[in-house]
Amino acid sequence: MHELQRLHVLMSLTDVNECLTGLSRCENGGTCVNEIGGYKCLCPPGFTGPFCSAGKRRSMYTP
Ligand SMILES: [Ca+2]
Repeated sequence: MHELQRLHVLMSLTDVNECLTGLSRCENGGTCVNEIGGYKCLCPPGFTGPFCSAGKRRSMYTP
């Protein structure tokens, strides 16, 4: 097995699926996606940020 694959499998075994354990903090209807060593949130339209906790603002200050 390739060395990187071995590492990936090893990390998979030790990774916590935050999405299943309730550790995820995706807000505003964000969808939790488990990742090795963490997780991410897929935010619905109108929200942003690591946990979808921030509403996108179309302010004049946004580039
Ligand atoms: Ca994880």
